[in-house]
Amino acid sequence: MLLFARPVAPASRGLMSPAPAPTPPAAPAVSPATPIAPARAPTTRHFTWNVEYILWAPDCTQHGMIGINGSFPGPTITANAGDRIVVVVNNHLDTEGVVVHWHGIRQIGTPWADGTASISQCAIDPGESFTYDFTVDKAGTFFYHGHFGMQRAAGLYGSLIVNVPEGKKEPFHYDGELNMLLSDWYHEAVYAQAAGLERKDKHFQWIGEPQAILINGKGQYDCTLGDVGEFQKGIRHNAEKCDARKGKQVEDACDKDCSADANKVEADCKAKECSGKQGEEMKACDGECGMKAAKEKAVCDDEKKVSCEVIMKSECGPFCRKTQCGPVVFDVEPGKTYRLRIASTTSLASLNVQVQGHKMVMVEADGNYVDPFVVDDVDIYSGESYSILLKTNPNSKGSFWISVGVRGRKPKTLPALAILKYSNTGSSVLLPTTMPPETPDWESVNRSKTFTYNIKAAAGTEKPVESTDPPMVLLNTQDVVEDHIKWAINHVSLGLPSTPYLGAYLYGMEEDVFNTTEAPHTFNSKYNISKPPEEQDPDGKTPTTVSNQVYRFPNGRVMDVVIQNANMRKRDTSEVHPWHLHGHDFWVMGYGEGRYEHERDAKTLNMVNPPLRNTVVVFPFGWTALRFVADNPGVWAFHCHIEPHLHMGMGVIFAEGVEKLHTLKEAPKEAFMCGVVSSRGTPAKPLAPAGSPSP
Ligand SMILES: [Cu+2]
Repeated sequence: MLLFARPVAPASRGLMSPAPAPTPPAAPAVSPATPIAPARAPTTRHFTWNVEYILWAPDCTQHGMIGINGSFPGPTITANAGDRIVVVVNNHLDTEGVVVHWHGIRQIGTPWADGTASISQCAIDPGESFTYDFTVDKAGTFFYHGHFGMQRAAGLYGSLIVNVPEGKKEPFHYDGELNMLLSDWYHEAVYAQAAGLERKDKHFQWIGEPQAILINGKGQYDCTLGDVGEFQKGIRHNAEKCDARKGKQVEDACDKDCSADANKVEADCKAKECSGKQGEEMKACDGECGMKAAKEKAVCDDEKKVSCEVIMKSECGPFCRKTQCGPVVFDVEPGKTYRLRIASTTSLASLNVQVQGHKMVMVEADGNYVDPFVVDDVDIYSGESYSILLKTNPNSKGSFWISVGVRGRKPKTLPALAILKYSNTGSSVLLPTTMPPETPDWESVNRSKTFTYNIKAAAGTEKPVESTDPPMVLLNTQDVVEDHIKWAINHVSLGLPSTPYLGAYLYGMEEDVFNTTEAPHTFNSKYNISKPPEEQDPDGKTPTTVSNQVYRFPNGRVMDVVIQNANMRKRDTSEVHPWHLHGHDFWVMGYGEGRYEHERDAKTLNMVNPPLRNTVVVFPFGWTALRFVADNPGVWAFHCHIEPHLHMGMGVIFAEGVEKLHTLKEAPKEAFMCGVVSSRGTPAKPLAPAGSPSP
């Protein structure tokens, strides 16, 4: 990989990038509705990103994070479909490699730009650079994030918004756009989280629930913006409303001129106590006044120091000048339609979004139009994105709450709150005076299913191709392998090789890099999905292994995949998993309860209007069927988007059309100069370089 000189001169640093201001943004962080930019002809958009450790206070407490160009979250990329995106990533993390994955971008013809460590490229070493160069081929709401270790959960993410190309119109009208990138935040460093997950069985340490939900990287940990009622107390018994005066008090204390104050104290004292005194008497009195002033100055200096430190660490709460923790305010005008883009890059949490006093219309899922339907609130799982149309009331004034709460797991995290602020409201009015809406009961799985099943493709969406072959069925289980708790797919838990798969194929080194035995397409028919693995009958038991095997498909094959959920290690327990596929959108053909039986269930699949998506959930004890055409040569990850689950092996690798890889344009060599490829005397170029474009 290319070395770059350090330190990088400021001039070259942010030359092409929308470099953020060095100081944190002022409070409140207003996210104005962006007017829709006029479409342009396809263009190349250049960015230079320095990925580095930063100190940041996303929830009003300061922690170490991974930031881009000194800020968190990373800069928003806005482009038009057809644009070429060129991002130079400089790895300034001193102790670890890094990659950036462009979530939802299919990377057609550029599989090496997918940004998955050990899969599509070598991690970029500390002090080195890598240039991502790819086309955003379709419009939609996307994001980017780290895809090495647990770097996403460390804060390495941002929004990627693709508008329709020149001459094209969205199939719905809107006057402005609002963007909400949702995440969850843990105070424990990801390295400690990973170490806990890797500990042996009895000492296994689960990451637990997040400390805060973040909206555009902002949230509150030890207080909530709204009034506290039974609902909030039910989540955290000591929940408190944020003290709006705290920021001002801290700022006043930091701004104090202690010397001037002391001089004044001394002068007042002398005037009052020492006037009329003479000689030695006056000298003594002056001395006492001087001591009194010095004492007060010492107290003032101490307070000032503490307060300025609080401000420097951005721990002065959501209401001070240099806050990094909100509140997030969306400015809107009455009687208009806004496209609210919502994406979730949470580490763990399934979320629900409510906009107080407003109904919404769902129009987009994962960069694909859906048959519009009215919703009161939106469920969103990690890896998913939606657009909803939000009509502002013609006669409303003031502000309304946007609540983002936890679903599917007993919440210990208070809902995040943002503010929808009408333009006809006085500038001093900020926080709504009403109670924030309560997000729905976390346990109501049926409510979640209804929402998810309602998502159907918009008219005009490409129809699924016909397929009659039985699907590949992927059983999701937990198991213990050599004393470590793992998630496994058909009893194989994913362990990545040290050389990226894509490099292995490009340089003809598969045998040296990974176990080339095909990964299992099905699982033991005697396996009881309603029982924990430890309680399986003897003939249903299959040992689980950790392996780097792949599924290999020839170019063009129609792939039917069923994700089969099952009981985890804990009795009577099965969790939701959002599965994300790289390199493709797939049709969501159907969902069902219990075990998938092809003869019975194939008939129930939706051949009429299955939605196209890149992420789909499998509900507890159920199955989800999807279909795609394997026509994008590359090596693609298909995995649970819950960060700790992937870390525990919950994923598979699709090696697709690899026989066609050499028909793509030449792969960047620096993507593969690690592991076996570099240590083997390094072939100068990949096998049979660039030929004609892919058919
Ligand atoms: Cu999962």
